[in-house]
Amino acid sequence: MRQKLKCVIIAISIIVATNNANGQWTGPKVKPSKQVEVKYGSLTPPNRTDADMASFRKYGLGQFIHWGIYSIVGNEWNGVSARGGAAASEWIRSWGGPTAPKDWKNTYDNLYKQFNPKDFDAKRWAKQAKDMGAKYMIFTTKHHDGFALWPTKYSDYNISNAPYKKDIVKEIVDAYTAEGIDVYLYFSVLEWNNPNYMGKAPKTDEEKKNFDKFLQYTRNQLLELLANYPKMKGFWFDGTWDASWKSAYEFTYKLEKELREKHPGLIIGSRFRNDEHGSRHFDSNGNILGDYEQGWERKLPAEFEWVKGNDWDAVMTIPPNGWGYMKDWSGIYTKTTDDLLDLLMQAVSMNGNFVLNFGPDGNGKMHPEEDKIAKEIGEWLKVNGEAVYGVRHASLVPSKLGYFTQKDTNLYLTVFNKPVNGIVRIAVPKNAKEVPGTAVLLVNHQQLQLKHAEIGLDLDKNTYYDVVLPTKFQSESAFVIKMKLVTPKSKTTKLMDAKM
Ligand code: FHN
Repeated sequence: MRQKLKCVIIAISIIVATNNANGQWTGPKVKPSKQVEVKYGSLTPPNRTDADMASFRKYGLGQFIHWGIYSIVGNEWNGVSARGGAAASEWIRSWGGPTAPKDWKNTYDNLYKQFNPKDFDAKRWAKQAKDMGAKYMIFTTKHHDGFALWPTKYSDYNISNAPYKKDIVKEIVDAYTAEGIDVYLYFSVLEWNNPNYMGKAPKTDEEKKNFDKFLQYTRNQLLELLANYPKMKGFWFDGTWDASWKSAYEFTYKLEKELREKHPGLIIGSRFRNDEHGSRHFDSNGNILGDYEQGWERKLPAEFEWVKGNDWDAVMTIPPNGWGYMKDWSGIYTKTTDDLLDLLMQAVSMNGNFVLNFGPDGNGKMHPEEDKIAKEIGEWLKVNGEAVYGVRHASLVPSKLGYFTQKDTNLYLTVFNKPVNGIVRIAVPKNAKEVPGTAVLLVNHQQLQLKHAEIGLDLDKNTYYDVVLPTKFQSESAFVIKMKLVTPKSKTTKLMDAKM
């Protein structure tokens, strides 16, 4: 009976822990009522005010690139799709079930011997990202399979032992930096085929000895990346959810301290480590761990309150899931440019950055759909980027028509849902110190009629401003209304309260 009770308690604590973990991404953060001592908490203050974090806040749009051995496979092998057999295209090493090719892991682990991307041109990728309007990029130096795209001294499983030989990470850092795009290095802690890695917390002396070797190997590679690529701006850590890494909280605390000392201004997200109580992303007192919320992956906060006060970015795939190259996009919903612009504007309207993932194939070519989307996003941003870059959340009632962003006294409304009557109504608190004074269409700077509409709804805390769209104005995609905020000219009329 006692054993049964113990299993039930463990199961409940796992459910609670999982819900707590997911709770960080499904609503406003709830500060724990009981504060506890946290020795291995954050090493940096929230909302850093240095130049590097100031740049992070202004990015708006980023590009993620997942590239590696999995890109050779493209989520299928000899005409057989891995869909349903592997969790994601970049997880294809773990392809299992009836569709998995015979001796697959061994086949996969030897693919590096044919990795020679003949179409790879880092400068072309960087130019495409520049033209798309990306201001930073995150590049997979090493994913969960452990294959390093730089000539690391700490593992033979790296690009120098593939036919391509050259240092891909260096080519990426140099090309993107030359285009003025900040580079962040994605680094997977977990390594599926590293003999010293283990998922569960090491218990025996042997396990502890081996995992300590793995921790040192990780530290060596991270210091090597900092030394080799000093132009990088930050690390984007992944694969930090296993109990083994969580148990090494003292080591990871010291490692983060060392990395930051080695590279002043280094930016590290909340996914890197946990406190001594096992709390990840946020310590056990609810304080963010790292410089920005790094849990918004294939999701965004539904309201500004969920991320109020913290910096954050959201990383997004174009297919439903799958970060590495997938040859076949048929039969699944892949996000359109309009979908992605909507997600971008949601993010920046809540002080976040939006990072769009590209998964080039094994030769270094982007998927044709990715090329098309990059071009369309770039064309849209050329016209409307003023509403995206360097903006902040506008403290207004969210609009049903689109998303507000603000920069000083410029208020932008990016309209995705054009009202049938051509009137864009904006709710402004009656006690607002600044209200819309003028309005123009950003696309052509056409002055728009702006009327104060005192609707007079009882108990209504807002007053309204109507922007009248030109009757003939049509737009194939979202458009931006730019307004100048001014001190209110007239006081809102005080009406008799309704008698109920
Ligand atoms: O397991 C990884 C996955 O392969 C991908 O890299 C994403 C994007 O960062 N992160 C993890 C899944 O959450």
